[in-house]
Amino acid sequence: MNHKVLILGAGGYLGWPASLYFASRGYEVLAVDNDSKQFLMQETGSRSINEPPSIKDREIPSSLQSNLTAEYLDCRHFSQLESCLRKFQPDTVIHLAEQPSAPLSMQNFDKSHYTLINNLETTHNILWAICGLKKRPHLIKLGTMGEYGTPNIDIEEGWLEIRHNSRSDKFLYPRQASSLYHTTKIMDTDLIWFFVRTHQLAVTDLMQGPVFGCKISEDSFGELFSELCYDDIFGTVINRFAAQAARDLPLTVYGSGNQIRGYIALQDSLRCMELATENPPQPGDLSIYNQFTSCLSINEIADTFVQAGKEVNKSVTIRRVTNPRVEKEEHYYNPQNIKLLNLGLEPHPLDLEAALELIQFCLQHRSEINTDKILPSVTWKK
Ligand code: USQ
Repeated sequence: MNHKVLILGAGGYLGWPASLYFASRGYEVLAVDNDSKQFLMQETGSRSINEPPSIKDREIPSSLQSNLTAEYLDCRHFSQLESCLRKFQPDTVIHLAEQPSAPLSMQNFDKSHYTLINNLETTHNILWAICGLKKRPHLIKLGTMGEYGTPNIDIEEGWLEIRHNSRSDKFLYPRQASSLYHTTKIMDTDLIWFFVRTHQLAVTDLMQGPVFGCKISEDSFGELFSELCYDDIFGTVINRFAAQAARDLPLTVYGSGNQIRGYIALQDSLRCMELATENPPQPGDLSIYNQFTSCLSINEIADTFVQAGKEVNKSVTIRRVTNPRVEKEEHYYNPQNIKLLNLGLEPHPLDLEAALELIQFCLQHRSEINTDKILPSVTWKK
């Protein structure tokens, strides 16, 4: 295969596993990052298991060294990004180079400003850099299910047909996020849709739900475990519950626990990126996929961990924490997710076995889990 994939934001929770995954499947991968997650984690005192080093010091399995290169690059420096694209000439660009934490974006003015400027400037630079190329690559952008919010109607995959005064048209599905971070993703979508319409770019937007897990397993390198954040700023809820169970802490269910989201395992997220790579849209088209495999309430997730705990003789308990976020705690939720299944995604939803595997991983790293980093430190209301 001679397919070149440029991964922007390759140092993060999704980016590094994606770099290894694509390289192991024969793609020629250039993985770049500006180490901003490590910098932000230091600033906020956030913690993870398997904390990775700078992008340029990453260990690459010997079987992948011929087709994976990792380099420092800050996408906010337009000229550097432009010359990287000109030199590498990718067929696909995967854009993960954003500040991904909702709590961080709500912490204070500086973090909100940073998230807004960083995420929009990066996306803007990528779009301009692609426009300047003779052979324009397919852009895959990691969006989020949180862009849709929790509307009282079914959530379609990206688009909604609207009939008004006996005429009809197709529009981007209405979006109403519940954090500043999620709002930057909506703004990204607007920017991207403008460039698709105006400059005929080919773009796929993956509307992803919260991801869980950290195991990647490929024939070429066996099993690898990537970074797993468990703190209140960068940890996603399922990973946090696994760490809490391993440290005998009660599970931090925010509010009523009836908030429902669509979740996806890390291995499925990587497969979705591959399916998107294999199925590019035509120039001038924006493909949108809802990327999750099962909808669960926080209470259902907590119950799964209580059950999984029993398998390792742990009596996992639940602690109802006053919700630090402004979000609906009772709501309708019915998002569609048929398109990736139709392309061949075989889901690995959260079940007892997956929860148990995660607890066992956290148990192996029990001493690395800092129990001071569990309770929420950021509230939405100012
Ligand atoms: N929650 C708890 N207890 C916790 C942590 C979270 O009950 O200890 C609840 C939250 O209130 C929320 C739900 O769990 O209702 C999901 O929260 P999360 O922290 O797992 O995920 P979120 O902040 O929404 O963001 C994460 C990623 C983000 C991605 C998003 C997908 O950090 O980058 O875009 O998942 S989605 O939420 O579908 O937009």
